[in-house]
Amino acid sequence: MREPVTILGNYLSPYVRKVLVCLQLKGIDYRIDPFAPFIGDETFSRLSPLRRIPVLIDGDFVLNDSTVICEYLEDLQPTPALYPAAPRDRARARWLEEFADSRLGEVIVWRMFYQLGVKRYLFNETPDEEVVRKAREEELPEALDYLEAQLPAQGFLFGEVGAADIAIAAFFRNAAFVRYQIDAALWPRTAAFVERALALPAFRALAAFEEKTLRTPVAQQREVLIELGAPVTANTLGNIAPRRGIMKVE
Ligand SMILES: N[C@@H](CCC(=O)N[C@@H](CS)C(=O)NCC(=O)O)C(=O)O
Repeated sequence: MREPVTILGNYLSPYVRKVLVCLQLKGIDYRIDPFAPFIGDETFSRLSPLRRIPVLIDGDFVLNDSTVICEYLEDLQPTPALYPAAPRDRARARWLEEFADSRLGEVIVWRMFYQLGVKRYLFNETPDEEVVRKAREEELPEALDYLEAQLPAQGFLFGEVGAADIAIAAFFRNAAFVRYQIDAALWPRTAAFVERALALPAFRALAAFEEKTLRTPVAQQREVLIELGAPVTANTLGNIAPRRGIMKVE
């Protein structure tokens, strides 16, 4: 029986969600320090040079970046496989995961969720309505057109659910947090695919923690999550006043 791994990361991050779902599917036990990256202390800066979440800590081994972490989990425990075996499928899975992490991340996380949630409630700043409008009306529809041509009508991309499916679905959970629902008349495959993925027990197990986090000010999130039974670490690295990230995103 291995020691649980530790995840530094907040339940509202789609990148953290991706890793938690992969851990759950592989049956790897974990604890989470559920803080927002903007309140991470100096130890966090040392462990995460870009001051980003998720971070995985496995004993004395520290890893950054959700994709790198999921690939490590796959190597550590190959079953159930979260990446297909055939070279072309495997490459395509990596590309679709990358498309989600980079493009859906840019549009859904930074131009919608960050603007309407983090900027307003953590930094007490007014969202840039034009950035949000353009994301909802132009950029996300373009990404949805692409996904609609890639996603299967039934099931998941490569048979059983895998990292690419998980990554794509994880971002649309954040879209829902800012009241964006995929229009099933325009993108029927994508709407059904996301619904199917988010209905999996590994996603559903996180929903109550996500909803509680959404409704709770950052400083109290840890306590309410403990009360709710989340597998929270004994100590936290999230204890400074909110400060901007170091990567340029706006
Ligand atoms: N490529 C990274 C992106 C991680 C990322 O951007 N995480 C966000 C949270 S949703 C973050 O930590 N943002 C803080 C910042 O960029 O300053 C990954 O896949 O883990």
